[in-house]
Amino acid sequence: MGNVIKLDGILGVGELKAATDAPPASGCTSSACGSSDGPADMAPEVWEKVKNHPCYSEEAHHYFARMHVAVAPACNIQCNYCNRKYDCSNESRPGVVSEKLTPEQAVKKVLAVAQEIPQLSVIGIAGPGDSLAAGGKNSFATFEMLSKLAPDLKLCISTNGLALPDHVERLKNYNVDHVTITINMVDPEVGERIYPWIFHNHKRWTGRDAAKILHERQMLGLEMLTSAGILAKINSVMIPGINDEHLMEVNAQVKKRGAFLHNIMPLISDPAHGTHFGLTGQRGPTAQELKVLQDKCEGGAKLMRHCRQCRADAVGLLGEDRGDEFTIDRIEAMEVSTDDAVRKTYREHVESERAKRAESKEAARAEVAETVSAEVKPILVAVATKGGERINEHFGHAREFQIYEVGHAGAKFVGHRRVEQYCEGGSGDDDALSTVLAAINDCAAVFVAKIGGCPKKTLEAAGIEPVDSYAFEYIEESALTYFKAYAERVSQGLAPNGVTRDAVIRPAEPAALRA
Ligand code: CLF
Ligand code: SF4
Repeated sequence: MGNVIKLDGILGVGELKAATDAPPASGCTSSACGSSDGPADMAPEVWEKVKNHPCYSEEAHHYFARMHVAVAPACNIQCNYCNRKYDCSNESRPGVVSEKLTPEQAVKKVLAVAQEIPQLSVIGIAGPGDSLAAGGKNSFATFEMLSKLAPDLKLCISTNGLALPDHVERLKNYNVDHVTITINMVDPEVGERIYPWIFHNHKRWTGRDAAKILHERQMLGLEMLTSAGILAKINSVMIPGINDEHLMEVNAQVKKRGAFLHNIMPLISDPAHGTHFGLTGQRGPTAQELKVLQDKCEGGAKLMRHCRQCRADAVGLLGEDRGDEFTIDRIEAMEVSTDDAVRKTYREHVESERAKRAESKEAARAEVAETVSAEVKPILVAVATKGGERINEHFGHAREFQIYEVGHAGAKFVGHRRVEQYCEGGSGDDDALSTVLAAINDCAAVFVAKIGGCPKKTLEAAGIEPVDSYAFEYIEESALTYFKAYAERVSQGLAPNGVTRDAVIRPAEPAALRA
């Protein structure tokens, strides 16, 4: 493959026009205006570490892809939301069996994917068990090879934290800048309802003792990461009635110990998964329950809201999974190279795109702040996108919708909702449409590149306005322009001031995963 990158496919038509049309800079930095996640929000050396990491920077997730290599099958604890037949729920969706790889197979797969997906910037190890169980042997063997063969790719790891204190030094030696610890409690009384046992120091521990040891090891590991200058992200699974309110305390405690990000994820619970929580009927949170908790934690450790609870062998942009294109059989037959020229060209392109975006986002935000009354309540809008921060996906092709909160204070990404694809093979599926309605029920509008007459009518009847007039435009600027007109309608009594409906985070398993 040469150095030609087909950016149309990656970023969507209209990209250059919109960039040229951007209004002049107002001189206001992104952080000064309340949005986050930009170079003005952190030290330059930290921005360098996160700017191309799709999990550590919300903005980067529109442009950059991650890849997980499933080299870590063993685990040293039991979580009540996990069934060992499946991937680690720390970082992956239960119910999907991975293709487990040897370190050598993993490295070849990385090189193969890297030459076909220029957006690839991070290689993560997130299961299917715990990446540091069994001495982390496979994980470190993989990192050893990758650090030599593909040094431009960032290395990332996810762990339950039990073995972490034993490995921080080694992680630093391999230049692993990003470590995720799943921390669901800071109180063993809460912990014993989540973890039936752990295996530590050659012994199985149960009950409160197990939770206490796990908690102490997690806190120690986090403190050691902070001291070593490694960015730590904390994943927490929100389990209603068990740790939901408690997660505010978790947020405060991890912030105190230097966590860079806190990712509160909804429990995925289904009897079909065979987990303890699934079988005992423990429910996951609704969309609004999750959002309310995340909003309450604002001001503490910085929140991640764009997690997709990926599989342990996920490949691609967050929200898409191209793993099927890279099966072991296909990889074994491929010629791979270590040439990183295509990735370099792509990263340069994103850098220039970013500079233009900062200006146009700020101009749109300033206009709304000046012209719209703060009395108009913020609304949620759902967006069909396939990347590049643009509205560039057809309604019927979307497998997820990104959710933005837009109001007087600006527009910000607040989550995503996975849905069944409505249109496959040219015809719409009413069952799939009902999953979309359930998933975006709390939104005032849905922004799409294109939509057919039938779903349009159904959405309107449900009180969700289908909007295709911003096709291929930037998401945030479009949302703000829409909100300005929406506020005008509110003032005339033609639209409600706010939406009070709730939504379902995961209305159904996508069809592709049921097989
Ligand atoms: Fe993978 Fe995790 Fe690294 Fe990202 S995922 S090991 S930090 S490269 Fe990302 Fe996936 Fe959420 Fe994880 S969206 S599950 S947070
Ligand atoms: Fe399962 Fe991961 Fe928990 Fe281990 S740490 S029990 S693999 S969810």
